[in-house]
Amino acid sequence: MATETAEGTELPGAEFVVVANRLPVDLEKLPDGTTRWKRSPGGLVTALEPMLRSREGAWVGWPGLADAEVEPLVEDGLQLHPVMLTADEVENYYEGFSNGTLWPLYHDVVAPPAFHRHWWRAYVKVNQRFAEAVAEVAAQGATIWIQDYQLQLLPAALRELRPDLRIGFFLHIPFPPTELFLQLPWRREIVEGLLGADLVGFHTAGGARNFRSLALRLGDAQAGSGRSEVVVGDRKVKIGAFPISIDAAALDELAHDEDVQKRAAEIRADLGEPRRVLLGVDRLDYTKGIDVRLKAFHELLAEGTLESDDTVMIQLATPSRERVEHYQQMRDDIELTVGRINGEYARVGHPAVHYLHQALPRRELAAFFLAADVMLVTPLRDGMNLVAKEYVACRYDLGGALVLSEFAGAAVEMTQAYLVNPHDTDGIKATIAEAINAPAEENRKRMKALRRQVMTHDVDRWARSFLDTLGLPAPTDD
Ligand code: GDG
Repeated sequence: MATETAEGTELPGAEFVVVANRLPVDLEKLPDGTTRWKRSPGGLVTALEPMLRSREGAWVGWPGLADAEVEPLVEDGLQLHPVMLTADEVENYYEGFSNGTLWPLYHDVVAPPAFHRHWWRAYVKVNQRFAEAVAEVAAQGATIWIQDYQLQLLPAALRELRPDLRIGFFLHIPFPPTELFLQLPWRREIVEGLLGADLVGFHTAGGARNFRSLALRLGDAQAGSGRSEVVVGDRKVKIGAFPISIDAAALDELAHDEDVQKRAAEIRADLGEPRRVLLGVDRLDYTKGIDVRLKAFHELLAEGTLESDDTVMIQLATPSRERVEHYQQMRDDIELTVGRINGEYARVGHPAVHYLHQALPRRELAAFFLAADVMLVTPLRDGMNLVAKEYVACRYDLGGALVLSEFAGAAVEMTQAYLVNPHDTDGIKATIAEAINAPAEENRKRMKALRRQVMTHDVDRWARSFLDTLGLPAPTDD
């Protein structure tokens, strides 16, 4: 239960270990063949860093580069333990089973999931490797928090190796209804994998309910004393909803920054000072309903409800999973639609849709949020959707309006948004028009209510609530 760094320092067993497919740092290959570490700050790291540091914590994950065997390292007091994946494993475990099978299956099969036995075998093997890595790193009786769909076999595999550990699992994507989950040839193994945890957490009560009924049907679980637990042998497994959130105060502060505000004004000026700016911000993913909002915008222009002279749409689409087949097809479809809309409604120097397939710096994103009158978040299915919360956190001016899909986990909390059914094109069109034309006072009232929710339910509160339920003792002050 102790490991060594490249410098030969022996690391103590960690009392609190976060396990995720990726480490919070990326290993990059330089043109001369050497490698270097690059920080990749995400919401999860920000939320968990204080807890990890105050407890001599460790993070176990893949460093993002295939075939790289690297030693553990300590960064600002946080132990980072890389798990090696071969190029074949990246293809079969990550791109294949995780993103070609589980991702579409768990998102209501909005794209057909592929079931391949060699993908499954790689998933089993990699989960086992993660279990061995965590078993090495964790101190006696440590608390382990496993993240997301790539590691659903890990709770049981780890319990097998280390029954002394307290194990929590959180799923960041939806947990599907029974009828869909039952398509999976390895459905029993996945349920039993998850039941190895002491606490299994989801974004919504619906996800928790779906899992509980499957656990009772497929796993060795019996009903417990309430709806938020099941019993497996002599163990209780708690099941609960823990809606994730963002570092709301940090975004609110960023939006107050004068340079960010100047940049927002500059964006509107660059667009030609249109009366209305509509905005979408997503990873380029077929679950996000980018096509849905483009279609609605196209029809609104065609009918003359909106005029491209005074209304523009911006779609920021971050490159994502570019080697997975569904993603290549979807990118082509979206880019074709953008081209069509602009072909019909743009003027020279004035596109109707501004489309950027790029990752932007966080500050730039905040400026776009401030510049947008209507934010379009229209996923066909989404575990939570942090973009909706980020938009609201930036709008301290109570400006702007949020159009939000009922099928995003965020809709459960953000009831004052303009809620839409992403399958109902006429409904979306009517709601976009309503949001655009609503009296400013109506939109301010909605935004105020949304901010009351988002600013008080931040990511820190999410992590605390999960770890309290798991029973992680509070850190000592010394
Ligand atoms: C999964 C679940 C769940 C996007 N473009 C840029 C950029 N982003 C940031 C956003 C936001 C994050 O990426 C995306 O988070 P989402 O929640 O919207 O979606 P997923 O990536 O699908 O996340 C989701 C989440 O896990 C957490 O549990 O909410 O349902 O699918 O933070 O701002 N950030 C920067 N440049 C970009 O161009 N800097």
